[in-house]
Amino acid sequence: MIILALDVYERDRALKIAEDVKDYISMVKVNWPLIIGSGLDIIRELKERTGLKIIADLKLADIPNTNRLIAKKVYEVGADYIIVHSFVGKDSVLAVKEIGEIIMVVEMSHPGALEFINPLTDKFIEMANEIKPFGVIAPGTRPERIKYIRERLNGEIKILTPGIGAQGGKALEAIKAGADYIIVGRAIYSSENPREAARRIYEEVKGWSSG
Ligand code: NUP
Repeated sequence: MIILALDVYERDRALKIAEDVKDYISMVKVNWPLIIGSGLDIIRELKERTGLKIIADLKLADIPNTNRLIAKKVYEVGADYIIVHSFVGKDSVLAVKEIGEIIMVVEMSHPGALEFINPLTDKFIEMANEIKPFGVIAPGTRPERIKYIRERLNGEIKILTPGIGAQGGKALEAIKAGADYIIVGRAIYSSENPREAARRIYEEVKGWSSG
C-alpha cells in the first residue's frame, strides 16, 4: 500500500534506493526529476530490478494527440500507469487511456490546489466515474477530502494519496480516510536509512489496507 515517489536525479542512487526499500512498497512512482536526470529507460530498469509496477507521474495535460504521442513511448518502456490531469478534458484523458492504464488527478496535495483544482473536484470525480481509471490522486494532506472523494468515487477506483511525510500528511490518517495507497517520497529517499524509514511506515499502516 506504499508507493515510493523516487524523485532523485541519479540513476545509481535511484536503483539503490528502490532495491533497498522494495520489500516494503507496492509500486515505484517516477516523476520528471528522475526522467530528466537519468533518461526514460530508468522505467524499464526499475521494473526489472524491483519486479514492481511503475507509475509514470507525468501529469499529462495536453491536447489528445500530444498526450497520445508521449504516452505511447512511456508505456513502451514499461510504465504500468501514467498520471494524467483531468482539467484538460475527457478527450485528452481518453487519448491516454486508449493505450494503457491511467491515474487521474482529481485533487492535489499542495496549498495552491485550493485555488483552482479543489473547486472542480466534483466534476473530476464525475469524469473518473465515467472513464473508470485504475485510480485517482487525492490529497494526503487533507484526510477530510480523501473521505469526501471516497464517498463519491466508484468503489473499484483506487485512491492514491501523495503528501505524506514531507508535506505534512499522516500515513495512517490517509489510509483510515479511504486511501488505498499512500505515496511517499522525501520521507523515505531523503532519510539516512531509506529501508528503515520505509519499514516504519509499512509497520504503521499494515493491517489497515489490502493494497
Ligand atoms: O497532488 C499531488 N501532490 C504530490 O506531491 C500530486 C502528485 N503527483 N504529487 C507527487 O508526489 C509529487 O510530484 C512528488 O513526486 C510526490 C510527493 O513527494 P514527497 O512530498 O513525499 O517528497
